[in-house]
Amino acid sequence: MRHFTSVKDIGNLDLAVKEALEIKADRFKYNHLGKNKTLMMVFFNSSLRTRLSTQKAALNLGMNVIVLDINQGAWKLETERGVIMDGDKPEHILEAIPVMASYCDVIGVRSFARFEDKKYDYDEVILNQFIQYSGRPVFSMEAATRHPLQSFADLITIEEHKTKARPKVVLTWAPHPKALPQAVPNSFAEWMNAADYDFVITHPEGYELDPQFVGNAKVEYDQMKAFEGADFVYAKNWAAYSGDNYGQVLSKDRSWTVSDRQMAVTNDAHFMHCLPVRRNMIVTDDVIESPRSLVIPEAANREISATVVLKRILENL
Ligand code: AN0
Ligand code: CP
Repeated sequence: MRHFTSVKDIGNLDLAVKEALEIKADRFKYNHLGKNKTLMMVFFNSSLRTRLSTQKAALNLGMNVIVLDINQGAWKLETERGVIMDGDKPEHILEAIPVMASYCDVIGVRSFARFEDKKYDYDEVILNQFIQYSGRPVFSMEAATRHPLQSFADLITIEEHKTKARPKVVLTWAPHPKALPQAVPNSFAEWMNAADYDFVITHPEGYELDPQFVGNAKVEYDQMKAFEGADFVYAKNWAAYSGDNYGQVLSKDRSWTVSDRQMAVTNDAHFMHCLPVRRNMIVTDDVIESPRSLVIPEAANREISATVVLKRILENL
């Protein structure tokens, strides 16, 4: 594997999950692979899980790790070419990227959608600049449109807990006070479609995702109907994607908050969320604390998905 930005980079999903479970059983098995190799993790946005789990994955493989928070201590970066830099940004990303690349062998990038320009976000300008100008393998730690390390961990978690070959998986929108990117739901949808589960997406009207990610999923606007017989419920907020509403919060309707009322019509579904989660906006205390909640094992699997991805990148260096 050279770069890892979406499900297409991981190839056969059965093999990827098999490799993940093998690594989970012995996570230091490949600790020779990363000797004298340096990972640089570049964060344009905050993180708890991605920061820790990806660093842990690199340590599992014997790598050295450098972490850079662009907004805390680094120069503010201009990212658009052609700008007269007389404002508050002293450095251009087109110098910063090759400089950063000169100190490392592999680069992870976290760069969320900014919601200023849909095309800029959906073209993945920042992530692609790293790919184009670093000369290094680059992997996404959540970019503008996808969060593949999260989706891979979600897939591993579902495979570990499913009790039928083709479980019913429901992705539900839930309310949140602030505008959040579509990266997690886009990516989850992309991986669930690739896994060929019985996959349903439910959200209020106006929250339609980009059709390229919805794929073959069934879209059901009635949340209770969508939840009927579900084996896994995956909650997430996202801001509107469509048309002029791009990046807008259209609803904070707390009847969409996942509670025992909706979970009662499922097939005793497991509850999932990528975290961080706002309790009693996205999900009630009772549901997230219930024995059917997988949020902690799901987060723990982030170490495993990152170890598989870094292992494959190192094997190809
Ligand atoms: C981010 C998001 O929704 O994309 C990160 C999730 C992993 N969440 C927040 O900013 C709260
Ligand atoms: N799920 C996830 O990516 O969490 P962080 O934003 O804390 O990294």
